Amino acid sequence: PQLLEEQERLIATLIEAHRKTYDASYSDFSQFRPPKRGDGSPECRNATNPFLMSLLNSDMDELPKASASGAEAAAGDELSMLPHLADLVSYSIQKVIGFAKMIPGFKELCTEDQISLLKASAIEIIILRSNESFTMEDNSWTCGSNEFKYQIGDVMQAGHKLELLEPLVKFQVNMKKLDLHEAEHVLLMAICLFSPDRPGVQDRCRVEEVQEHLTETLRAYIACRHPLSCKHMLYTKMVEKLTELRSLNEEHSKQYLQISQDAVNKEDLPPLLLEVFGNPTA
Ligand code: 0VO
Repeated sequence: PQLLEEQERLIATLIEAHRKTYDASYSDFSQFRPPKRGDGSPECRNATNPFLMSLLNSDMDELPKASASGAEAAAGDELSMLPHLADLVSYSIQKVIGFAKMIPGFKELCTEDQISLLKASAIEIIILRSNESFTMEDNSWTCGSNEFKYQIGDVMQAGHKLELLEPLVKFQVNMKKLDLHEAEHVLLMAICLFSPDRPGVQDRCRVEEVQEHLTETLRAYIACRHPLSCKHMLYTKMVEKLTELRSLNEEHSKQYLQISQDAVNKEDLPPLLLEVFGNPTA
């Protein structure tokens, strides 16, 4: 296959759309509610050994009452990263919406289908775009300074569990190893968005048509632009990533539901997040 002029233009449009909606300097992150990490801080160590700490830090020689101690502080600390990560994901959803609106064919869908596609794919596209900040050096998402470096432990402090985080990090590592070109990266996000089998989609045929046009463009791009030595099975591997994203999405939904039920401060979850991922109290 050969890249047609129209396919070249499509790729250029997608790359431009992504560049306009992905700020690789991460300068907006300081506007999110600040990250709170329970790691190594005196308060946190205090919270894990509340009785010992209070005996060592005072002249008392009796155990304090459980309710007055750090036992609850420790439990309360569990969702300490939730406000920051919820703001990061809510911000990312806004950027994904901006990206979607610039994809040829998206605006032509009815609003209901636009919403169905975005609701179902938002977390998958966020997982894909976050690969840009993921580094195999220490398996973290490094978005500038240490304050905005996210490791597994940080995401656990937002309430997520290893059943999601272990396959998620594996996914990020394997994505990194594919070493995609920018054209392939943006095409994969667009293909993910235009999945006709998402719940609630009315005009499946129109969504499928756009998706097939995107996948044809990806195949052609790989065939004529990707170096011979690395293109072996690349398209197949990319399609497999879409399957893995479905299962990460499913596990994320389950854990999100639990987190949103556990959250004592309902303000921790921004309204856009509640609309896209669900609001258990609604
Ligand atoms: C976006 C990141 C995200 C997840 C699980 C890194 C969920 C977090 C919170 C998660 C896991 C909630 C509620 C971008 C970058 C980095 C920069 O590349 C850019 O869009 O964010 C992560 C998010 C690990 C890292 C949200 O589930 C509902 C607790 C997918």
